[in-house]
Amino acid sequence: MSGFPQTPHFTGLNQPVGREVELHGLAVQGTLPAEVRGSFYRAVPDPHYPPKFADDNVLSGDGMVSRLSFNDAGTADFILRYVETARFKAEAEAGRARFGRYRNAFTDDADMAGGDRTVANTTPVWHAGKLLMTKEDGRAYRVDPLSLETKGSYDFDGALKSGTMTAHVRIDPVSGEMFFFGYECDGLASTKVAFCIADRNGKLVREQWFDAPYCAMMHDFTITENYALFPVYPTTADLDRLKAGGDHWIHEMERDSWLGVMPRYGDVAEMRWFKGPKGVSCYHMMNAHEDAAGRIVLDQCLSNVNAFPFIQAASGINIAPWDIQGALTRWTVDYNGTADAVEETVIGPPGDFPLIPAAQQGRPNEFGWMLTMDPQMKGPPVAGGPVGAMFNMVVRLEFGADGSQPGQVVDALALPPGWSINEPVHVPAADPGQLGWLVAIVDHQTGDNAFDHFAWVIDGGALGAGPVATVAIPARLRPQVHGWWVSAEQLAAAA
Ligand code: V55
Ligand code: FE
Repeated sequence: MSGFPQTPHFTGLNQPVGREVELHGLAVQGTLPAEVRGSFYRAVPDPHYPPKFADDNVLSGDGMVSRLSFNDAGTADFILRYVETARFKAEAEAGRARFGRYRNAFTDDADMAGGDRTVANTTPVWHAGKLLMTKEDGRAYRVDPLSLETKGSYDFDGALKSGTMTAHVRIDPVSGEMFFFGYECDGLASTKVAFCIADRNGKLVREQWFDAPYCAMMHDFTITENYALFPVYPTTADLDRLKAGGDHWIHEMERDSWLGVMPRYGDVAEMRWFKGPKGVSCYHMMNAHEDAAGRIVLDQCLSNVNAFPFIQAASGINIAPWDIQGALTRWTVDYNGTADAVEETVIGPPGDFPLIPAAQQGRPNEFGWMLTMDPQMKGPPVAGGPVGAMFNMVVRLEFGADGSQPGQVVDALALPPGWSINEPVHVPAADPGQLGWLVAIVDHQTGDNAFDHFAWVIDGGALGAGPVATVAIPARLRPQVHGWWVSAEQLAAAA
């Protein structure tokens, strides 16, 4: 009917919606905590046109950004708009897809050669009063935080040399600096990585380039008070494969992983590379910190193979979803020691979308949340997202006062069959004794191809009690990649 392929990337919860939305005065059921005043932004891939080739994957979808704002009146407004990237505009002009396969510019229409092909679909990043829609294959697009109108590609007022910017920045809670990086920063399949710092006012004050051990999908990184950490897992690119029209990424089970560590204000020449296990993969890190002995501790959602089925298929890896092993995993290294390999311990359950309070970034975190699958659930998870299965449980882990202990699952919220939860954002509570609030979109499958969507506000310290407030959003929503919370005060200060 729509001309989209009838494949998992384009059907069910992943069915393209392609509609901008503006809804005002949505009712909030329950009791909205006083702190939850502000805007919850989400990045959502949603392809405007059917792909140029027979199939594509969720990650290629045009970026859409939504804003759910909670008002003093006790209601909520919801707006959803396309990020009007150069690619979006060029395709809208032609009325069809002109860019080809996922992150392979060699498959684009000839007249699009050299054009900006990013879809800005991964994380809405808020820093220094600006809202940026990011994707790791290109530079960010700036959008207006109130109207969500696209302001154009963002290069830090002409200062940024890197052609790419990660969707996973790390903001130091004390200095307000934004640490970020860009890999393949000078072209496809390049080993060059740009490491950048923007000061608390958003000015790019540092950009240094280094070489990764090989060209890898470097999705996330971390900082501590004194160090920057660059994990490298063996999901790799090859220029000849790209030129032949092939897949950007294959996962290499026999290749080493690496952890690059350097002083965060140091020179890239000070990078030390620590060897990790072969064949492992991770998309998201919970946090990193320095322990009492000065060692560097990195907590990550690690798995024994790349979690994306489309990358497994490209790699000739045949693994059933239930055979994928994963766990929240700690790597410890001593920058000043003699060991040159990571020390690995399992510290939590399998899952992804780890979350900590922003104030704990780079410091020992006493607790954190993550999404996982309810081991007791009867029936299959809701199909959707790039992995093909949505999470249905959020848990809280405690790591001890100094963040040094293995995680204990102390609280959990399991959703019933037919329900799924997207990555929450954290809203701090005014009372330091309270753990704050999680805000997330949940999906409810009501038929073969029918879904209802709700925003849930959950007490971060009492997950099991269920949502304290909910908002029904009367529009079809696609699975989110990442979100960001911006308080009403932050928005007012930026206006
Ligand atoms: C991810 C998401 C992307 C991407 C690469 O979640 C990795 C991981 C939404 O786009 O291009
Ligand atoms: Fe991510």
